[in-house]
Amino acid sequence: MNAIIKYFVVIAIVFVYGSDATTTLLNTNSFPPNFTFGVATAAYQIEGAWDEDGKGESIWDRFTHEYPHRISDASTADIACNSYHKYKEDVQLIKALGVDYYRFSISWTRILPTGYLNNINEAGIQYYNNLINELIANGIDPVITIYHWDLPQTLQELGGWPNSELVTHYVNFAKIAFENFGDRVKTWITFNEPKQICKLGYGDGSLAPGYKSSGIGDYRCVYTILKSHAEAYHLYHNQFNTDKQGKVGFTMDNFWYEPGSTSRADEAAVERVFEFYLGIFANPIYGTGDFPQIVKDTVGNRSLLQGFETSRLPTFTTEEVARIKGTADFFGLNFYTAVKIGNNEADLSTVSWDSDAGILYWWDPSWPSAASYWLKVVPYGIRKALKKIKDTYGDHPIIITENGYSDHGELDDYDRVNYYLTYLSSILEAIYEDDVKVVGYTAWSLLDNFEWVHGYVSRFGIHAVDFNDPNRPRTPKLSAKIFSEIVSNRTLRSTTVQAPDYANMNAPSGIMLVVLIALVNLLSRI
Ligand code: GBH
Repeated sequence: MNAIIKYFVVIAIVFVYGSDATTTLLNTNSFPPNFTFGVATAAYQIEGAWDEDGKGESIWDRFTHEYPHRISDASTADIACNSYHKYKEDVQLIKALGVDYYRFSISWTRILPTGYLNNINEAGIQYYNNLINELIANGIDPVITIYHWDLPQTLQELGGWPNSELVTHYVNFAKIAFENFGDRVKTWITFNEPKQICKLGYGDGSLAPGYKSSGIGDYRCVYTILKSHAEAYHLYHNQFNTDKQGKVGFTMDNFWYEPGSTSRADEAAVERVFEFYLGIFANPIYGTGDFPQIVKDTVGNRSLLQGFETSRLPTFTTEEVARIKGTADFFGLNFYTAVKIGNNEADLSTVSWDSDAGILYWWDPSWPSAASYWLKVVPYGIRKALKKIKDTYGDHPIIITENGYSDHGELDDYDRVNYYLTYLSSILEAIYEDDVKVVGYTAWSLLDNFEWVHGYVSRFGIHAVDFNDPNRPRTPKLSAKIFSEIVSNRTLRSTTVQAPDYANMNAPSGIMLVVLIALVNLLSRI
């Protein structure tokens, strides 16, 4: 056969195979009938109006005002998206998406400006009542995160979360929320990402309030948060959930942890990081009621070897274990990415959460990156993480309370569309292949917003916000259109954009190469 014809036959076959590989890898199932979709934000990241109508100062107000150099673009969220004044417009954007719910957080110092009960700010309560009523009038369920990182500065003056006294203050705040909003709000998240609150806020100091007390203060923070969560859960179910329609959950962030090598040491490091990063919260609430055994043993032993008189990890009493165990009606999961984990030989000279965990982490250079350095596009990770959670803690209903992608604000955000399609496909696989009870999915975020220490540099919104315009106009991105199509179709099949699946590309292109070589051999014999 003519060599040129052979060449074209091979190219044609590879083409057909290749296009098939990139377009049919999205899962073809429909989302289950009761599956719900939503979008999320957080108060400090969008509201602005940082000192209006009686609002008090939070640790994020203090952090951005006092340490501008710690924010990539030296920005603050004093105005942010100005959602305090533009919430009605936000609700119309949410309505246009056709989603079932809106997950937002309530600002503690808008409601309790001093952090204490001596000043209950009616204007703050009114703002959230207005927002909730507007949502309901537009057919959208409100989902409240009680704490999304904006602690009253006054409570930081007491030491913040490492001080167990904060349990009382947190429960006072939660009670006001249940009392005022509980008639209309049926889904509650007590805390968002406690690992970041503790490990970054009080451990390495990279987030507000910026304290560096890793291996001590951060563990005390974990202890306070778990007790605060449990008390709020019991309060709600004992005193407020009279119609039995309400649910209270806890939202943790988790990465998919992949061994850095095939060595047993790295595989053991993956098991440890799961317990030190997720289990430290999930085991008390969804498991035995106590910290994971390996965390207790490791921190206990290392503490003694380092000369501390007791473990640096606080110890729960039997009563506390009983009080915390089982205090969640769903498992809230913020999931974004995967990370490589390697064993780090125990070094007793360092006192820190990560040296207790005995791990190092890095990102595989082959993983495509979002604008956030830590966010790599690894869609299969979400399926694997969901299965691991189910296998470890049992069959809890899981709500993906955040998932999303950062870029620099482009309106034709194909990479974000690709991210949503491939991650949702992986979630469908978790549901249909692994039988994981995923009941809801929340896109982060409704709007481009203040991305904490990354300021306005990286953008997560499915709507763009022009931060240079005092009116803060919003513009839907391509991803908003595609997300609304997914929500209304309840499947990924018929969206108007089908993006390639990065995650599965390596395997098919490897297979394609083998097929190609085989074909060339075969054809050369004809
Ligand atoms: C969530 O945090 C937050 O809930 C939300 O407010 C935020 O805007 C959104 O996601 C996007 O970031 O990985 O150790 O190098 C995500 C948690 C916190 C993950 C910081 C990455 C970097 C530290 N992120 N973390 S590390």
